Amino acid sequence: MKKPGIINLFLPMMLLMALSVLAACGKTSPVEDEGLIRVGFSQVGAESDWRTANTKSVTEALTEENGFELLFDNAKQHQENQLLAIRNFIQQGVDYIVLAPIAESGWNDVLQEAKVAGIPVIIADRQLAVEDRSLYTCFVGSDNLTEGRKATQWLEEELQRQGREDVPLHILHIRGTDGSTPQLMRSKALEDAVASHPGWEIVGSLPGEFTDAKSYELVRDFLKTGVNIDVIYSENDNMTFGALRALDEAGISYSGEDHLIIISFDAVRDALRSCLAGNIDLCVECNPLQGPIISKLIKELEAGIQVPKETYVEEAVFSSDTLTEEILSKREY
Ligand code: GZL
Repeated sequence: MKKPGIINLFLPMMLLMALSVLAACGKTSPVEDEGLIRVGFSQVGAESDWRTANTKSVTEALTEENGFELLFDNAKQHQENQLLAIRNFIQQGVDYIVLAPIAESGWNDVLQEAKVAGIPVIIADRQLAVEDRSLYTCFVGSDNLTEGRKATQWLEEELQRQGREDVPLHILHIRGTDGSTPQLMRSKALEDAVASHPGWEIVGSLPGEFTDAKSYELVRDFLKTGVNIDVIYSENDNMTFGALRALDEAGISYSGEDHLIIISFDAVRDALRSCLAGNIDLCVECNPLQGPIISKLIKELEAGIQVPKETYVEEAVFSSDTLTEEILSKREY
């Protein structure tokens, strides 16, 4: 039998060493991951009931039973944490990245890195301000401008119903996270409506950051100024909850005859309950249930199917005179 030459012994040894190095740096063999689609999800944070519902929808859709391995990161409302998470996902060689961007700007570089790595990026919930739209594969979320226009259209009609269309209107505006699509678009809708209604005036604009606590502090301090308000336009329900607490402490009524009008965005269950009780006048739905759509988009991409660049979720509005217990009982979040 031919004595094995040095090269014949060398190759098996090299293979053994390569496999042991791979095992040492925690890389699982391709066989273990076979079949699962690895998705890195960078989520804004956990700032609101809406965000909690959004996270639940996505994590319940991207499960192992459904063919996914989900890597989840909560950025705690800091963009630098999202940038770090995306770079980690790239380094781990995920198949897809899902990004819910806290703000519209600051993503070009990291999206270029994902593109170079050949990892498709799906934008969820909020939009990006990038010139090169090829940096992401598709978007799924809400049309926040339409949400805002639904609110201001309702306000105009409500004032006509009350015979107050020609009376000066003092609006307190509670903004969401500055620079985020929902803040930019819901604020634009209000500003456009004020520009087209001479009697409407924004008497205060507060940076509530979509949180209950921040809104409560800012509204509590604003109410101490004694500036008269007729409407609160709050860009999400959690900021509305904080505002209602501040109004309660100041002994300011927001229900009954000629009450302070409250408009709120998201339509989470607790806000709808408050609307049913007559405390919130209008709940504009912002649908967080994007998980099944994201799952479907990824499966279609896996199958080589061309997907739409933008997919918008269905959304409604609920007012205290149209909402019922039956509608409330059927809500998913
Ligand atoms: C809207 C979403 C917003 C919600 C807030 O698309 O990004 O962020 O309105 C959430 O409740 O914090």
